[in-house]
Amino acid sequence: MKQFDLTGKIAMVTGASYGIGYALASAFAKAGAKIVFNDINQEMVDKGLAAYKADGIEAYGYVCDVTDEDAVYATIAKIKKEVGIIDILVNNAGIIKRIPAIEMSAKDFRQVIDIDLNGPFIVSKAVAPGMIEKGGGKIINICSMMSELGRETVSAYASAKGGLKMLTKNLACEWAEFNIQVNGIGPGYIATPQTAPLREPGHPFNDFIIGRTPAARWGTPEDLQGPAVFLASSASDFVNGHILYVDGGILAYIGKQPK
Ligand code: NAP
Ligand code: GCO
Repeated sequence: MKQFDLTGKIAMVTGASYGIGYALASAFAKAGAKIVFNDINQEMVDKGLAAYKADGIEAYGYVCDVTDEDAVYATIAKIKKEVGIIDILVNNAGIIKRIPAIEMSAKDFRQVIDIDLNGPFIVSKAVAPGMIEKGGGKIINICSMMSELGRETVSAYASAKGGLKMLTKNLACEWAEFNIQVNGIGPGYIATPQTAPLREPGHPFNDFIIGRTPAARWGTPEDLQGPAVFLASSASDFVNGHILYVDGGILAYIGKQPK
């Protein structure tokens, strides 16, 4: 369907050497887009480039820390020169620190907020002028269950992802007049390196999440590909400020009733 066709588009996915970002970039490539991604060091960028190549995807990789404003602007300028103006941005790069609030240092809290919330603001601001010049664009922020819910030990992450939900809504309001649609994807619990500690054999969290998910399974990065192509394509041209939760039903569920 033409509506889901990304041919001729340049898509940038931050932190996409592997994990969810890699899956989304791969889906965009299969839909016809040219892929650009960044990571924080050359080794990871090279690993990502090799993985994309192995999958038959021509990608452009750049070393850039999303919290470094000067580096971000320099990278976007380099991408414009070497690849072109970015049409689609996915703010995917993110970290989590699982530490009880009472034990968490302000430094740790700030680092999570910096990468997971300030980073998306910085990168979105850097790509917006090009999108305005081109007559429009798509920005997709990767939010979380923690944009809506809390749990022990993730206060910094939940604060960042809750803020990212509201940043999404606010940029959507400011940039809709330029035909830039800003939306979010809120993944449920997805099997990636970020959640590997929670999925170790016998870890109680594994059974807990299966019990809190009506679909009764962990999500995969591939579960997010269709929703991402939808939000990156002309099929979502009248969708603004929406967080699309892809969570197997977690947010709809009070929890398994006792037998
Ligand atoms: P992941 O496996 O930990 O990958 C995160 C990626 O972000 C890595 O490539 C990492 O690079 C990169 N990154 C970290 N800090 C960066 C920085 N300052 N600048 C540039 N890149 C940076 O995470 P994931 O599970 O794929 O998650 C991706 C996104 O989805 C994150 O925003 C996460 O919060 C969100 N999310 C994940 C889940 C889940 O269950 N997995 C659910 C909801 C939302 P390095 O490896 O080089 O550090
Ligand atoms: C955690 C998990 C979650 C997931 C995701 C859920 O420790 O609770 O890491 O935060 O990463 O954000 O949507």
